[in-house]
Amino acid sequence: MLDFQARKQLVIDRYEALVTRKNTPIEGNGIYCRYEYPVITSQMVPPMWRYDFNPETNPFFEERIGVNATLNAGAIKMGGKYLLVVRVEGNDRKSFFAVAESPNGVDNFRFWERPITLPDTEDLATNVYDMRLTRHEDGWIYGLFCVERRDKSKPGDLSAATASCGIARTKDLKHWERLPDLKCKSQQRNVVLHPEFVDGKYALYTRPQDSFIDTGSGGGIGWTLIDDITKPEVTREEKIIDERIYHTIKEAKNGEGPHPIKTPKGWLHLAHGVRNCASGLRYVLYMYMTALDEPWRRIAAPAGYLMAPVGEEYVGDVMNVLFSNGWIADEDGRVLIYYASSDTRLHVATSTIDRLVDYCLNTPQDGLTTTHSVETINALIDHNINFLNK
Ligand code: M1P
Repeated sequence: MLDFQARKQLVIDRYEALVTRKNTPIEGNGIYCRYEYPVITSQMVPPMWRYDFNPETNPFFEERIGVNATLNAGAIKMGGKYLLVVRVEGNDRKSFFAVAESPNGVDNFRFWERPITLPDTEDLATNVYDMRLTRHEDGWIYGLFCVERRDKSKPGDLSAATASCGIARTKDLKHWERLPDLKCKSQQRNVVLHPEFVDGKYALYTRPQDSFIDTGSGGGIGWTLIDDITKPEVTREEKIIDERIYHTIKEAKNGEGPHPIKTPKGWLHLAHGVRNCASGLRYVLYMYMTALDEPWRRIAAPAGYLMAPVGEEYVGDVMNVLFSNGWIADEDGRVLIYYASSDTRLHVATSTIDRLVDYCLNTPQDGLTTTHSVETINALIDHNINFLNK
């Protein structure tokens, strides 16, 4: 094995090669382009966070703090830079948040000097993850994330946990003010803040669930209004706006991704849908649209998934998973969708507002039976007969 100096140089060279690697788009189905390489992997976490650089205390230049995965990132554009609040998961299974910055959104992501030091609440969290960023019209940038704690009501069950929604706000992603966790009668994961006031109130997309893993009686993606974000409490009905449906990609559960993007034709939503199969749960990404003036009223629901794992995306810590909680709508209409594969690494796919709206409004809906699916294909063939040679 190499000595201290040679290993140190190798680690730094490998890191530099990864964070400066150019990424190129791959033409796909006309709706979006995937990219050749992931945008952030665990090997792109700075060596300064992982290695002791002192030859006295680390004579073999061994890695001291390993990073297991870089995944599920919130996303925002600020000062012309593309910023991701990445969920970084250590080898110790604890996740934390760290900002990575890129000049173009598709490559050259580098983590800021240190991870985010997020203030905790009095009741310390065991784990925090999956931050959704919302630049709200009240002037703050909010980060809503999942807070996991041991379920103290089940002392005999070592894996019993509770999920709730943590809330913090910032102006610069550097200094964070922690607000109380969302008070709610059910457990919650995948809670997202809508960027505008609705009837003068803060609006939330929720995902009520009966236990840490199971959504149980929770019927899908909910919508509710809260009076005061500094004392956040769900006191009104959580209206289910995008429900789970038998024999679809969201039969087992679903959850809102990032906050929806406003377009002249309605709000574009990105979400994940989960179904069960012999090899376990399968997570895919899907879209829907809601009305501009009533963000809780669905106006389009293309059938099936927008993106499902391909190639190496299938493989990782939790196989067969795509998950997204961050996208950026650029000034020129480009949309950058940040998604993680198999809870291991982070990728980008690019599209445009026009293409995504076209996808939502013109992709046939799910007819929910085989007969309807075949009818839909036949209708397309009939339509195409007139255009084949044009
Ligand atoms: O492992 C897949 C995903 O599982 C959870 O999502 P959901 O609450 O919808 O089941 C989250 O833990 C998420 O972080 C993870 O990627």
